[in-house]
Amino acid sequence: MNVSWPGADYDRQMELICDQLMHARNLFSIAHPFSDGDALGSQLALYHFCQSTGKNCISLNFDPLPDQISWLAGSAACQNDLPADMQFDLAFLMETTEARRMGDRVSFFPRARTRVHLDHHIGVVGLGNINLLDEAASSTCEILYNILERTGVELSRDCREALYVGIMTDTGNFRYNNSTPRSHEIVARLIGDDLVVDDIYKRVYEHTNYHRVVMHGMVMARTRLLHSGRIVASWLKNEDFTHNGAAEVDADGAIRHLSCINGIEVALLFKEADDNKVKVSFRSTGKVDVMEICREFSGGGHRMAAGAQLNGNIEEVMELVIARVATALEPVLAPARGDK
Ligand SMILES: [Mn+2]
Repeated sequence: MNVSWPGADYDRQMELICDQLMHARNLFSIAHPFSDGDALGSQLALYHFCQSTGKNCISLNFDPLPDQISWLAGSAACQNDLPADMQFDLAFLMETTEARRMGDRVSFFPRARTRVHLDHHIGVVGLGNINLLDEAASSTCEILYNILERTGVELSRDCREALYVGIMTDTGNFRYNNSTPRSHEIVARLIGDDLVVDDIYKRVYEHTNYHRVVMHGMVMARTRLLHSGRIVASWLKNEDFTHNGAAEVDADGAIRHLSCINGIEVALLFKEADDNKVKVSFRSTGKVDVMEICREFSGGGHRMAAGAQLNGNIEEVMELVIARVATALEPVLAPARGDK
């Protein structure tokens, strides 16, 4: 069930979650693969909350953390397994958009007596015993803040910093339309008198390395405008990564260089992956619902930002996906032609 803050339904869910949280002794959290600021931020905020309330909380994380967020306090305490003999009262599934996209992480779910699923994505099915799914929230960190605020516990600086980074990154540093009065209100409280926001900004957005610059440069150099400039596409092959000694994370965010080109409707970035697979990132400027297209390829995301993984070589996949996006553009472009 999707609920929106504020409201009676939201209150009821929060009350159930707060009750579980305050009574739990041993907890763990899981989020989607390849953490972004919101996924890791929500895991670490819960971790710090538990630290300050005398609870044991394990942040399960299985992937290398991007440099932009790995400096957050508590990152080093992430683990890739749970002690076999420990009983867990409660697990938080953060941004667990679909069970099958969670891979082996799913096997940890039953280790907790109660599972709480928090998410702000559209069309997500609750995977918890208690679900708080709020599409109007900017981020999972915003939903988690609502819960933690309700406990009445004073949030530590580390906890507030993790939540801040989650909201900041999911709102594109407060530029996207999910930057609501509520998210700003929350952020004002998180900053308090001790978060140094310009320092956080620099660490997240002005933190780069040689490999990242090279990979982003390759994406930009290969930019192709298609369909009268309505579609923009670029690609990265496995050999680009190996040749430059770069990791997948170094290409993160590269699609932003494409999606801000004037006049485009859809930006596509194709990345070769192992086992004859290709990862495709989609961005829309608003008229095309890229989540709907990604769903056809067993992917998901938001209306304006989504992704999917397809089988095949990169040339085949590019041809297939570009043709599908072109079809989606037809109704969008039709009225424009009529205007002439
Ligand atoms: Mn998020």
